[in-house]
Amino acid sequence: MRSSSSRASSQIAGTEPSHHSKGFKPTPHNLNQRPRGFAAVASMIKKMSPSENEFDIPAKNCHRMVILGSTKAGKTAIISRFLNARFDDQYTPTIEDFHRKFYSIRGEVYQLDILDTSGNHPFPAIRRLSILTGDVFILVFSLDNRESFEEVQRLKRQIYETKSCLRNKTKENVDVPLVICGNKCDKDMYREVQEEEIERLVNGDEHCAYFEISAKKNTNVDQMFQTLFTMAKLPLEMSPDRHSKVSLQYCDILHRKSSRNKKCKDENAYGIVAPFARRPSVHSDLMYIKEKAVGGGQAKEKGCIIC
Ligand SMILES: Nc1nc2c(ncn2[C@@H]2O[C@H](COP(=O)(O)OP(=O)(O)OP(=O)(O)O)[C@@H](O)[C@H]2O)c(=O)[nH]1
Ligand SMILES: [Mg+2]
Repeated sequence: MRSSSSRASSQIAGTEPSHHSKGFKPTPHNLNQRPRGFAAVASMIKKMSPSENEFDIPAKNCHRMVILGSTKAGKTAIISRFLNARFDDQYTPTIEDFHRKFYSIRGEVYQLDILDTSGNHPFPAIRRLSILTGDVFILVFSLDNRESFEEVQRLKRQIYETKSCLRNKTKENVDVPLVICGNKCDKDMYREVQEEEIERLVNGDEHCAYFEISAKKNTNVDQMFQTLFTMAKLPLEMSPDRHSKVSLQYCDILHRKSSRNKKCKDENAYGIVAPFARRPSVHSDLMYIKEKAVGGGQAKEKGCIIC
C-alpha cells in the first residue's frame, strides 16, 4: 500500500436541470446578493423549492469533478465515501450520476458538481462532453485488473487531447488537475499492475498524482482528495475530513441562528450535499464549455452560467 508521497511527490507533493436545482445564474435581482458564509449556504438549500431556483455563486467558486474508469473499478464507491462516508459491498452499475455539494469555507460559498460516469461502454460523445466540462479528474483502476489500468492510460491521453481543443491550450501545456487511483488495495489479490508502469504513467507530469487507495477501508481516500484539491488550487477544506458535514435539519437550525446574528462571520468549514441535484442539460454543458473556451476574465466575473 502506498500513497503518492513516496512515488509521486514530484507530481505534487456539473437532462435539463430540474426546477429544484437550476444552477447559478446571475439575474438582476440577485446580482447584489452575493452569498456569504454558512447563512448563505443554508438559505440556498432552503430555497431549493420549485418557486425559487436561481442563486449566485461566483464562477471562480464553481467547479466540476469528473470520475472516470472501467466498470467495477470502484468509482461509485469512492464518490460514496466522499459524499456519505459509506461503503456498499453490493454492485449496482452506474449509468451516470450527478451530485452537487455546497461548502461554506472561511465565509465564502463554493459549489462542487460531481459526475460519476459509467465504465460500461459509455457513448463516446457523452464521455467527451464530460471531459470538456470537467475541471478536476479522478481516474480509477482496480489493482487486480490489468485491463482497467490500460483504460486509465487511454483516458488520460483522451483528457489531454480533448482539453487541448480549448483556448490557448496544446497537448503540451494542458494543466488539468488529475489523480490516478489504484483502488482495492485492501484485497488479498494477485496484483496485475506493477509499480514501475504506474510510475511511467505519472512521472514528469506535475498536474498528475497517484494514490493506492481502498474505498472499502477508507485507506488514503482523504489524502487523495486533499492532493487533488491542492493541485486545483481549491480549499483543502473541501476534502471529506476537513469540514463539518451538515444535515438538512441542522442546516435549518444554523440558518435561523446565523440570521439572528448577522454580524458574526463564520470562519469554520461546512459542507452539505444538495438534495435533488440533477445533471445540467447537454445544451447547458455546451454553453458552459463555450464560456470557458471563449470567456476569459469578462465571462468569469459574470458568475456561473450552468443553468
Ligand atoms: N474490496 C474492495 N471492493 C471494492 C472497493 N471499491 C469498490 N469495491 C467493490 O467493487 C464493486 C464495484 O464498485 P463500484 O464502485 O460500483 O464500481 P464502478 O467503477 O462505479 O462501476 P460502474 O458503475 O459499472 O462503472 C462493488 O461491489 C464494490 O463494493 C475497494 O476498495 N475494495
Ligand atoms: Mg458506478
